[in-house]
Amino acid sequence: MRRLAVGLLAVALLAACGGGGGGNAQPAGSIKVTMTEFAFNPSTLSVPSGKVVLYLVNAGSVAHDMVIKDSSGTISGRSELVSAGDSFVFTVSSLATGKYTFICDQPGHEGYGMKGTLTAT
Ligand SMILES: [Cu+2]
Repeated sequence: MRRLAVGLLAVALLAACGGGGGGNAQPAGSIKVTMTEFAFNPSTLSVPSGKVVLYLVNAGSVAHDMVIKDSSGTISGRSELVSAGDSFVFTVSSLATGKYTFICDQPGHEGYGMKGTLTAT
């Protein structure tokens, strides 16, 4: 008989769960936003101005992120890239009153519909 040495490859596919990622519980007072291909749900957010905490849940099968831009296109906040099945607590420390747009910055995703609007009052 021939013995086959089976090499077990522990593929550390994404050690990129950095910064306490991987199954974060939803912080009190945060707003949950679910990301899928290719949408944010909800896609319309209304928040008090100031410190804003979004709880991003990637329920899709590819990585997503969130970038918030003000009316002039200036980036107000950018989340980490959230792996499929993972979650991320996205804190924007100081959001002025106004209207914003948010998108997923992964190639093509905005065009597929991963965008929304945010109003800070
Ligand atoms: Cu995306």
